[in-house]
Amino acid sequence: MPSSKRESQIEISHHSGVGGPFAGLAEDVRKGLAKTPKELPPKYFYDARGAELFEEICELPEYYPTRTERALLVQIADEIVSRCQCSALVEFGSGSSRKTRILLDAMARAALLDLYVPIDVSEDQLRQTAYALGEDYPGLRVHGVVGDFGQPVEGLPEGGPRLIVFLGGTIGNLTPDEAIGFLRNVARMLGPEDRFLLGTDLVKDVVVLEQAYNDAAGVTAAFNRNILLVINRHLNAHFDPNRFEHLAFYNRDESRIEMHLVARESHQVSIDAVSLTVGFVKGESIRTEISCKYTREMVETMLEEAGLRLIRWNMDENRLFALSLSEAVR
Ligand code: AVJ
Repeated sequence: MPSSKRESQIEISHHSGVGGPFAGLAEDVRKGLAKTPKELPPKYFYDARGAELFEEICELPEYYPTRTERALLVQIADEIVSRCQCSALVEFGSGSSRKTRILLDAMARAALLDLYVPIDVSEDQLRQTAYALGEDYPGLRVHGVVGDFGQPVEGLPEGGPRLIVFLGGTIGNLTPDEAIGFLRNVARMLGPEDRFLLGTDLVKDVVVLEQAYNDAAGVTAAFNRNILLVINRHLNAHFDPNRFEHLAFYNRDESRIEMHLVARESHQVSIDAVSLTVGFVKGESIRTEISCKYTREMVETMLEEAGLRLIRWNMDENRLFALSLSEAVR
């Protein structure tokens, strides 16, 4: 079947090896549930349903990061683009790419837009988004990569000065050591003309933070429990999500929100694909996510340790969220 010119502009590849983003699930579940306290990596939230629930979270009145970052992007996009003269945009954790459109629009206005490289674990969402963008930005080359940002990214398409972005505060899912490891990889990727734009959620009033992860409509709770459904489906497990309570709180010492699933009663769960039975005592929890919150100083230090230099710091007027632009130190 002959493919039109437009179709040939869209390409999807896998960089997390054979099997896709859920390939490591068995190993991660086995390891994570053997730990005390038990934990699971947050990247497994994002099957098709999880990605959908996260989109709903972004619209919640309590969840300020998305709309705050979007407003910041609207403010600074043109200036960043004219400063970098970037024709390629590479995005880690691209999700729905909704906020990304602000940057793509700015690049198009500057007549620079050529290539977009979204990288995400959610393959369905990545495909949908790639094709939708192909429609909306005629001539744009989209090279989607299915994978997680934990690994070094190699073989990315080359192309003009590049803007690499990691938005949403998703870096907060990483421990400080992991975050520096990730940023070192970014620093290594950056050519002299490339720039890196990082979104970070900021330290603030505990009530505001905790409400953002304990919404009244219960969407975050459903998102949290969805990880158990992912494990049930992929590993033939028998978790009953109703036997776990959603818990999210701010851990001041670690400067992070923690999400947990707490067993409502003592019980056992078998996970057939890994021949494992996991026991829970009443009140025992699985930590499913950390979401680190930063000060400007913390961001700057982290960037510096990774070989990056902050060249522009942007906050909203309520100091809820920040976007920082940096370059590689050489
Ligand atoms: C996608 C990691 C930025 O930590 O705020 C939202 C995920 N978890 N509500 C965040 C999330 C619960 C989100 N990130």
